[in-house]
Amino acid sequence: MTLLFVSTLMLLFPLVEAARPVVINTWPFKNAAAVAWDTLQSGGSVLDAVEKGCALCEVEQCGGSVGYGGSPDETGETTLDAMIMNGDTMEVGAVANLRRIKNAIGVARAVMERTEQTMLVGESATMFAENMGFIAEDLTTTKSMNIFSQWLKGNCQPNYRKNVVPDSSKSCGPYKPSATLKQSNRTQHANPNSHDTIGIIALDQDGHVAAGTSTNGLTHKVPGRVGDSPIIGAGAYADSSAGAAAATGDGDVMMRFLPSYLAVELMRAGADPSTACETAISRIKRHYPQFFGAIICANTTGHYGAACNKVPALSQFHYMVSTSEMDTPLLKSVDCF
Ligand code: SD4
Repeated sequence: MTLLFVSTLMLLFPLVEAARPVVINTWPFKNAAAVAWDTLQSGGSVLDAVEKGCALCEVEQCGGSVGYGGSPDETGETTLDAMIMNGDTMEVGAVANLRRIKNAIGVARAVMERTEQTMLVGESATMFAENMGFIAEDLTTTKSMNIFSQWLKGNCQPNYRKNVVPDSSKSCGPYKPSATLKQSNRTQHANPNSHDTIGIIALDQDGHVAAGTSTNGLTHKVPGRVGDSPIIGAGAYADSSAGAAAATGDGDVMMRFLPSYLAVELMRAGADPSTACETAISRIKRHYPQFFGAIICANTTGHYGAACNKVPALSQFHYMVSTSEMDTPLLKSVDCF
């Protein structure tokens, strides 16, 4: 009789683990983690938490790889990529190759909330941002100018071109196609310090999930280059019925595998977050064993994990976690494999 009663109750009220709020972000960006968590704790939404965390990094120029004054392209200009995704509605706002606007994640959110579109790029994204009240200003700093002039002095090496020859006797561009196409292994341009995109995942107690990213990309990138960070499913993905993930690293390679989407789908199918993260990394590794990259994952109950590809520049990946059990965001690390 009791057994029948208990089974009936379980049928009526299945044991669903309640969501435990959590905020996770890539790399040891502690202040961003604290702002994102505080935002959630003080009644902000998961989108607010993601936006505020990324925005702080844009101001602090986290790692030199987020915000203004970092990763000058081949012309010396800093351009920004960012995205934000609402895991309840599957709405996304993204900007890519954004010029002269510091608050890329803010513009991404405006794309989501003030247009029916998903991604705006380049000069048109800047125009949209200005119309929305964002201030256009030069993103160049003394530091980015120095990086650029050192590179010019070094004959524009290394760079991301292949199968081209310089148009003139100088080894800098403009370039023209070379007579033959050679298969090249993607060179490791990794200056580990130049790979520090912030990616944030936020989950609240009601099970709302959001994710977002912000970055200035890769140093000496080809003008117009867009990385993985603003690409939905690559840089980040969120679905409140499955979980969220955010990636960091060599975006040109990583975006070919949609690692964030893959990780979320694996969690939907029941994988725990660490395994989902590892599988997403393995998928890339199979084709690019030397790629530089990492991913963070969280499921709808607030369990989380991370994984990274082991290369000389990355043997351990550090990320931040904030939960109700902690006084301050905790620095976590995972051994790369
Ligand atoms: C990109 N994924 O633009 C970014 C760069 C980065 O940590 O730093 N990731 O490819």
